[in-house]
Amino acid sequence: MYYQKLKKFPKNFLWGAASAAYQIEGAFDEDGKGPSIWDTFSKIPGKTFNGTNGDIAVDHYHRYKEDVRLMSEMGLKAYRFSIAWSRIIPDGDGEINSEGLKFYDNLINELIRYHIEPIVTLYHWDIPQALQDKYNGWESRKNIQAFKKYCQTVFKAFGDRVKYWVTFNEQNVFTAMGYRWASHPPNISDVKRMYAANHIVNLANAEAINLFHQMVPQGKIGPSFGYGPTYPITADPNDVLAADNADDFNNNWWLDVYCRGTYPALVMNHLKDLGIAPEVTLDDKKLLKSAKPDFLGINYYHGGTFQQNQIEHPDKTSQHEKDFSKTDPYLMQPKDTQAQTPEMAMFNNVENPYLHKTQWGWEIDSVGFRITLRRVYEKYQLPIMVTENGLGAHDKLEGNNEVNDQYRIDYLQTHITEMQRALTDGVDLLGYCAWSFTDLLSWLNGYKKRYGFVYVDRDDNGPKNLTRIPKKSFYWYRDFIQKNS
Ligand code: BGP
Repeated sequence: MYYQKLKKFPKNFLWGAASAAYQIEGAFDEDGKGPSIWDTFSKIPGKTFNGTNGDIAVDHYHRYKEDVRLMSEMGLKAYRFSIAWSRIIPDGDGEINSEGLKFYDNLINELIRYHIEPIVTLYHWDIPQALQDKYNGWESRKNIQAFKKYCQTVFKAFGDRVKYWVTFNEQNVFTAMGYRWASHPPNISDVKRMYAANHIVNLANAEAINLFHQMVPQGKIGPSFGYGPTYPITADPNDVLAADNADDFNNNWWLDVYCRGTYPALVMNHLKDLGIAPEVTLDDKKLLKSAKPDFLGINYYHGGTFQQNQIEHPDKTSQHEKDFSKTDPYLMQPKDTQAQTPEMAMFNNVENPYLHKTQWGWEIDSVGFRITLRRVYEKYQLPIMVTENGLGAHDKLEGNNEVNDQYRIDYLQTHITEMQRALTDGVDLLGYCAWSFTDLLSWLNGYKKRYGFVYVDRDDNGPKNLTRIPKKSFYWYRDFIQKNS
């Protein structure tokens, strides 16, 4: 290891934490809120861990004041949260629900009162169920108009106080889980439809960015992408090529569109050959080119390691079917992986022998975080906001009401150090939002996979008393923010 004098984090660096509406709010049918696709999906037997759902979640809707007070005690400079579209416009594109607006208005004011910068995500996976029913959700261009109406409503309501906005959270994850693996709503398993829906989301993203720039010229907006750096398993050029292919399919397919307004040729040509490419009109191309994000949100958990695929025709052997199943970093046990990944024969996802894993089998790779930030910044030259990074673990509440999550501190510490190295390397960084502030619902893993700085006394069987208990990591992050190092 060479010695490197680390650059200090800027004074105005946004040290934050993050959440998403469905995972924390609860109050799923209160004050005029309409159902979202997650309200519906989580009730389908067998879809989530032990049938856990966000009906009550951690009851942030009723306890937001207590939560913001805790944020202030921790010294948070920023808090990233998402707005539930179905609170604002319960049926997606009809009447506006003033009570829904009021909740976020209060939350934003409370944050500002404590000098915490709100970072608002427009879409963290919870489209109103009515739009899914009426238009087939993201498979229809009509949905873009509905999204624009929702965006216009919240930009108008909060654009005077909220400077940082995230358009879509992890488009790569929600399209794959929702349309390839049927493990998220809308519970579909059809790659052609997945690519079509993904294109519509790209158009909605571009429309939202352009609208924002008209309505809130002093603000900043960008998507949050779930990025995983790709590594070749060996120096064999064929493995290097496989890792490059994976990079194109898993990262550039989205990032090139966001930042350059074009799809990478390799992936597009391959999809066309297979007859599963999205339909892209001339007007679409113009729209995608016209929208420029002000920053890129990066969610970082882990990357992937790749080797050349040994088989010419992916439909020949079953041995590799297992390997294909690993091409999606957030995958849950797909059944027929072959049919679901026809386009992914150009790389084979394998285990990285150098990395340890979390209790849920996610690779822990802090150096990959530095690699991520450098690769993304060098390629796209946009400021980066880290919008998620954190460790899911089984935390234990001790008898004395303490949670000794030293492993989380170690995880965050090593990742933040690598981020500081990336800063020293020259990456333009706006902030870092750890996932998550309080414990919350893990989409498919219930309440026992905990990420928070604040323990919430509830489990998979019920809400218990929902008491908030700061963990050891809470005090560690507080001291860290105070010293800014
Ligand atoms: C990201 C999502 C978050 C969060 C996190 C942890 O993909 O944006 O909403 O859930 O992953 O994931 P999990 O809860 O599956 O461990």
